[in-house]
Formats: sequence, C-alpha cells, structure tokens
Amino acid sequence: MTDLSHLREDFPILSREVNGHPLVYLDSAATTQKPIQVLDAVDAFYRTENANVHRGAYTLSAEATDAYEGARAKVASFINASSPNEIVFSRGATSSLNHIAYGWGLNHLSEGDRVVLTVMEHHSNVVPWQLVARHKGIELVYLTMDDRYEVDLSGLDDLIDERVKIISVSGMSNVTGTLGPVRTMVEAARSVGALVVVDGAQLVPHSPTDVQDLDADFLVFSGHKMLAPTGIGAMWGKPERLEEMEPTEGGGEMIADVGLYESRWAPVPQKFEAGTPPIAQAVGFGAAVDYLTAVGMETVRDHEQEITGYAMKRLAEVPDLIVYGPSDPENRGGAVSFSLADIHAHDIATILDQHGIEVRAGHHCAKPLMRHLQVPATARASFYLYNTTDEVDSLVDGLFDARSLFGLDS
Ligand code: 7TS
Repeated sequence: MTDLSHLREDFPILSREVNGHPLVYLDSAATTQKPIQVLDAVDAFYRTENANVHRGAYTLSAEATDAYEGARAKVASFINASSPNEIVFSRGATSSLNHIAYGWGLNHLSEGDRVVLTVMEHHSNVVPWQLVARHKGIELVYLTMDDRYEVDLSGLDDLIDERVKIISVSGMSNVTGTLGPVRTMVEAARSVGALVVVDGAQLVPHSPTDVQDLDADFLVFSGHKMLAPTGIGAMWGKPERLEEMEPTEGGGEMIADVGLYESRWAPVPQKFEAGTPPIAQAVGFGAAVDYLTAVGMETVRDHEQEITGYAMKRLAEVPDLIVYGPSDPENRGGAVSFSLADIHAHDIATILDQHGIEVRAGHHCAKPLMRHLQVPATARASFYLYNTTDEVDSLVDGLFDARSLFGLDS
C-alpha cells in the first residue's frame, strides 16, 4: 500500500477534533483541505507582495504580477499545456464552463445544433448549456449510464452526426466515481468536427493530466479541489478555440482599447480575466500544484486507487449497504456513494459526524444522475492523498453504529 500518512502533518486542520473524535475528513470531492505550504504562500503574498496586477509601474505591482503570472505558468506545466497563455484563471470549474457555454457556444451555435452530454454530469455542465439552449434553440442530447455504472456508449455511432457541435463530458463523476469516456469522445467528435469539453473538476486533482495527449478542446478544473484556496480555477483551451471565443465579462484588464461605443480586447488570456483577479488565490494555486508535483501525481493516483479498493472491500462487509459505482478500483475514482438499508443519507451523515467523520449527503449537484439511479440522495465518502485505511475503518465502524441506532442488528 502506498503510504502517504507522513503528509498529514502538512495539513493543520487534520489534527483537530470534531465532536470529541479525531477529524476524519472524507469530503474531498466537495473541497480539499489545505497544506501549510499553500497557507504560507498566501500569507507571504499578503504580507510582502500585495498589490494589484498588470497596472502599476512600481515594484510591488511588478512583484505581484510576477507572482500571479508565475502561478499561471505552474498550472500550465502541471497539465502539460504548450504555453501559460492557454490557461485562463476563473473562479473554478463552474465559471469556466459558463465561459465556454457563453463565450463559445452563444457565438458559434445555432438552431438545430446539438450538444452531447451524459447523465452523470454535475449541474455545472448541464445548466449553462440549458441557458444557451434558451437563446439559440440548440438541442441537448444525453448519453445514459449502464448497469455497471459506465457511460453507455452503445448508441454513440447513431448519435454522432453533423448536427453535433460540442461534446461536453465529465472526466470523473463526483457521485459514482465513473471515469468519463474522454478519449472515445475525442475520437467521435473529430469524425464530425465537433469540439470536446472535459470537466476535469474530479479528474485533474487525482491523476496525471496531459492536455496535449488528451487532445480535447477545453479542460476545466477548480483549484479548491486540489489543495488550493477557493475562488480560483482554470479553463485550459486550445489557442485557436480561445482566439475564436468572445469574452463573457467586460471591464478593466480585458481590453486593448476602449472607445465610447466600441472596444478592442486584450490578447488571450487577459481577454477573459475582467477586473481585479483573485491574485493571492492564484499564488496559492501555484503552491498547491508545486505540492502535488513534489508528491507526484502517479503516486496520488496509486494511493487513491488503493484506498478506494480498500474502502470497497470494507464497505462490502456492512449488511444492506449498496455502493453506486463501478466495482473495479482501478477503473474508477475515489468518490464512493452509498446507501444503507432505508436510512436517509442525511441521517447517515449526521451519525457519522457524531464520530467526527465528515461525509456529504444529498444529490451532489447531479440530479439527472440521481433520477437515473432512482435514489433521492446518497451518502458519499471521497478520498484524497491525506486519507488512510484507518479512516476507512472508522467509517465502517460508524456505519455499523448507524445500523444499531436504527435497530437493524436485531
Ligand atoms: N464538475 C464536477 C464533476 C464537480 O464535482 C464539481 C463540484 C463541479 C464541476 C463544480 O466545481 P466548482 O468548484 O465550480 O463548484 N462538485 C462538488 C461536489 O461533489 N460536492 O461539492 C461540490
């Protein structure tokens, strides 16, 4: 087993207690905890370099600009982008997907065009396209999920025709841990000249990413799900896609010239970064990718597969527990959704919380998938590099306690 338990010392929050028990944090799919290296980078920026970027001809502003642009270069190299200019900083995956839907979709799609999605998408990869559909009369078409919790590709050939202009797919479901069929989508899209958007919110934090190898058109992800502060994320795009895309927000920093009635845009990526950006957050994002790079993303992935495999094995010991997701830990991510008999997911989460164990309960911002699975809600444990098998054991003990509280042992 890949042992990363020494890393726990880097995460101050992991030494606190919750309800009299050591914290067992199992909600990293929602947001991850932050290592001291990220906290220190943000703190040092505010203490020593804080100024606005891209405007002042004075030392502090130049240093702040270097720190901000340095973070862009780090994020670019983390996903093997050809240039830092292919990275647009955003608030996160949601705002990146909205940029793409509005900035590209609104300007290039017309009535009758199709956008292909899957039923496992997070709402942030559904609702922006519905908003574009209202303006442009485009059609949304969904791939469904089979009973092994894989995206069902059986009807793909019939689905892909000249009407399809965009395929937008999650790299990993935040509910079932299903890996999206990204490479198949890239091939299918090429045959009809469609674009591929990859929602990497649950993919980029958990495994090595190489956008040149992936060959999609856009990849979006959130910093806070990969050790960075909230309020920062990225949209990677192929240079030609970013050029042909319109900005979705206007204001300072994104212009080359402004007249009374017309303006010209700054070059990519500034064209998409209106207003004062999240500077300290970007610095923290840079420190987070430095941290992950030092651990090694293959190590992160191996550890996650091992701990997910261990969790699947231990959860199978709990009677009446159903896991919603692929069974092979090597072919899935570390988000593990489950139900336990007919105990409501919120009750499970509340009982686990009494043991200091934090899991998410609800629809996980994936209502179409919940309807497909025919469940109103699930409880979900999700893992990251700081989680241990001991914590999985605590989760299982807590679930046995939930069973007895609900009188299920008698
Ligand atoms: N896409 C996926 C697959 C996600 O899991 C999430 C957030 C998003 C997009 C949106 O990311 P944001 O950073 O812009 O909010 N997922 C979750 C979750 O599973 N629990 O809380 C947020």
